[in-house]
Parts: sequence; C-alpha cells; structure tokens
Amino acid sequence: MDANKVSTVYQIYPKSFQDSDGDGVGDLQGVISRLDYLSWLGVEMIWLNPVYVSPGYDNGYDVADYTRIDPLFGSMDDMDELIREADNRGIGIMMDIVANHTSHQHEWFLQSERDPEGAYGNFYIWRDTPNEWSSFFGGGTWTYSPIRNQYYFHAFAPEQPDLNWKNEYVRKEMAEVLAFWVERGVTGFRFDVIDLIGKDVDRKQWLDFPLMRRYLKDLVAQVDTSSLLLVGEAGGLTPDEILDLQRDSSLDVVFNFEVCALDEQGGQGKWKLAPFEPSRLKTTLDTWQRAFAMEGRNSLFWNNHDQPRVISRWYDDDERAAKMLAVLLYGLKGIPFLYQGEEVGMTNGLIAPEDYQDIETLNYLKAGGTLDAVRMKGRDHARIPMLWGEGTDSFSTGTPWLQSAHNEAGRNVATMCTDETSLLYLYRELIALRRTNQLLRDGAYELVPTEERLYVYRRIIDGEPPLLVVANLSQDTLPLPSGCGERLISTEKDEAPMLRPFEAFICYNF
Ligand code: TEU
Repeated sequence: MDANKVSTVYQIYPKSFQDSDGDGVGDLQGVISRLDYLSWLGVEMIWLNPVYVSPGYDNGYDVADYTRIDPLFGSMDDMDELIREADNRGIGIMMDIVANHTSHQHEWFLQSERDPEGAYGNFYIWRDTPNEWSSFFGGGTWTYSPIRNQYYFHAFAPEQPDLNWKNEYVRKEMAEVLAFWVERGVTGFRFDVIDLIGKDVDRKQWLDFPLMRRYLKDLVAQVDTSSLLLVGEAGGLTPDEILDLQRDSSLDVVFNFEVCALDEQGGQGKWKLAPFEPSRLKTTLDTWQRAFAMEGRNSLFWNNHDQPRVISRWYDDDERAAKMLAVLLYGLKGIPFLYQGEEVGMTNGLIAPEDYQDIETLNYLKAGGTLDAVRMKGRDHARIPMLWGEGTDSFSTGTPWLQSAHNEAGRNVATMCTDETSLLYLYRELIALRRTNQLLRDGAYELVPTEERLYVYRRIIDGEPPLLVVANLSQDTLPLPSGCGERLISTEKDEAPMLRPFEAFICYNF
C-alpha cells in the first residue's frame, strides 16, 4: 500500500469501544454499529486491538488461538461482517499480530510443555537454569514448569511465554496466521513488540537488529503485502534502523515511544515521573521529524491503549491544549493514529484504587508503587469506556468492565457532534485536510527556529508555496511568528494580532 496515502488510522480498543449485548464489554457488533460515525469522521483504517481467543491475562495480548475470535467479542461471522461493512465505507481493518509471545494456554505451549521431543518442543525458549533478567511487567523473565521440569522465558507475564523465533517452524506458523487474515480481507497489520523477536536471552540482549530484520523480512515476504499497511511496535529501534526496514518494505511505519516518555525521569522506567516541559516536546518531535524529513515516515500519535491521555499528563485536562495537539500532530510528516476518545478530549478520568484491572498496574502496586504514578501512567486510564454520551451508559446498558468517572462536562460524541467549533469537528476537518492536501502528506519537514514555548515548522514541496504549522505549546500569549499567510485550519474561529494560549493553526507561508 502507498503508506503516504493513508490519512488517518483510528485505533479501537474493542473491550472499551461499544458494547452491543449488555455484558459490559465492548464487542465486534458494537464496532459495526459505530462504523457510520467513523466514516463521518473520515478515517481510512481501523487498528483493532486483539480480539482472538485469549484467557485475557493481558487483555488479549495473550493469544490462545490466532485464527479464532474470542466469544467475548463475538464470532468469526461478526469479524467477516466487520471487514465487509468497513470496506463498504472505504475503511480497512488492521489486525494486531502478537508474534513475540502467545498465551500459556495456546495449544503450542501446552504441547511444548508436555512433549520436549515433539513437533512443538522447541517452539518456546526453555532452559534448565534461568538467568536474572527483569520482565516488562515486573518480576523475572523465567518461570519454572513442573510438567517439563525446565524454565520458560517470558518478556511479559508468566502467562505470556515467548515464542522461539530461532525455530523456522515458528516463523512458518506465524506467516500462516498472516495469510489467514489477508485471505479474510484485512488491509494491515500492527506487529506487537516486533523488535523483541531477535532477542538473545542468554546474552540478555533485547534487540539483535540484523536478526530481527531477517526474521521480519522473511515473515512479510511470505504474504502478498503490496496492498497492506505494515506497522511495527518497536520502541527499541533507531531512526536509521527504521529507515532500513522502510526501504525494503518490511514495515511502512514504526511506533516509537520517546514522546510518550517525556514525563518520565528517563532510564528509570515508566512510573518515575518528571514534570513535563513543552520545550522537550518540541525537541523530541523535531529530532524524529528530521530523521524522516526527506525519506520514510514517522508514526504520529499521542495516546494508545498503553499510553494514558497526554492532555491529563501534560496539560491538566485543558481542552484548548487538546485542540493544539491535534493541529500540531496533523501538520507533521507521517501517518496519524487517532486513539478512540481522543477526538472528544477524553481524559485519564477517575478510577478507584480497588477497580484497577491491568496486570502491569496491579503488579506495580503490589510491589509498593504509588497511586499518583498510576493515575498518570496506569494503562487502565487509557482503557476507560468510550464516552459516546455524558456517562458510560451509551457504551453499555450493563455494568462496564472497568468502573470509572469523568468530571469534564461535554467531552463526549453526542455533545461535540452538535457543535461545529468542537474538538471533534476540528479532528474531522484535520482528517479531511490531510486526505486532500499533498503538502501535508508528502511534503518535507523543516523546523523554523523560534522561542521554546512555540513550535513552528514548514512543510515543503519544490515549486509549491510551503505550509507553515504554528503551535503555541504554552498558556502564554505570544507574538505571532512572521510569514503567516492565509490559514487553512485553526483552533480559533478568528485571527488575533497575538498568538493566544494554546492557539495553533496551519497556514500558507510567505
Ligand atoms: O506493549 C509493549 C510494551 O512495550 C509495553 O510493555 C509498554 O512498555 C507498556 O505497556 C507501557 O505501559 C505491547 C502492547 O501494546 C501491550 O498492550 C501489551 O501488554 C504488550 O505488548 C505485551 O503484548
């Protein structure tokens, strides 16, 4: 697929999007019932978080069967209907492929555990003696299996054993999973923690790039990917490594998390918070934009199902900041990913301590973590049911699987739909603009030096008048930068002689 042509991917966390049967959990029929909304919004692809059969220790990132739908979400008929109905509206479906690990209840693991000499004996990473290495969810990376009398490796929870990618049959099986979904008509894949497939557990090395590159290249070479959008979640890759993968079409775009970590102390994990500094937002985005200024592209996103709302973490829930961030992101070079609820300014909301559900958060709290950090960075805050109306009633007629409260009136689809000056309408206009404006899609990126509270950059194509994107990252009133011509889109209804707090716009540059 020509990745530059995708104007917006909309991420749906199915558990929290729309419940159709009143059990408090979102499902595929729920997604289908909201396709007209997504079509109105103008999105071209949906990234669906995992809906495969799973015991749900990590909300579906522990897959027990890659080619069956979990009854919690519906059936394969529902999935086929979703693919068809989305396609009727010009919307593709991107499946989440969790290739690094499976569930401990996956048939491969059960067989591997029981029969070391059998066909699946070498599908996972088994050792007689474990080394000391910390997993991403806290605790060690090795768990003893009394059945096999050996230890197996897991980068995440013990219920998520890592596949042994050195085994060519593992790679073949995964290619068959891809082929299965291509056959059913999906238009993209998002590969979960794909940088980890080349790891060396004995040397305690998460990333061996040449190896990871080879495995990934082999994997995608086994299916016809020409009409697919390939997205890799690979926080450990450098821009050069990403460019390398883009050049040979192993991936179209990569998720990197440097921006998400701006409110962390750095090097000490996600829970050690530091104050957010707008100037660092600018320098970090600029570094990544420069790396792909002439070739390749970035992924552009603020939030996802792992990253709670940045307007809560950085900007005290301020809706003006949400608008500014929307314009700033849609001006950048790359593919924008919009996470459900972001278009109505959903915030981290409130969750009572006893209602936390996420395995990562529960482990952290058990280990003595603080609620303050969880309120900012706990993944449940990103997974609060979608606010279609004032409360979560319109998400489900039953009791939502995750209890939460919001106190920001009007931040929901029903309210914002009736207000053409709302954040929701701004997103709709931005999405439409990116669809038609070649400069925004393909133009090179160039920073315009300004003071640090202001982020100004140009998008350029030879022989065309450049665009200027101006974003006031602060609540201060600032002088307008020079060179601002006719505005294409703005957070404000009118123009003022000064830049208002959090004002942002895209205009022609003279
Ligand atoms: O996330 C990968 C990942 O690196 C996370 O551990 C991330 O660091 C953490 O969520 C930050 O809080 C992917 C999925 O997006 C996530 O939902 C899964 O839990 C994880 O892989 C394991 O499959």
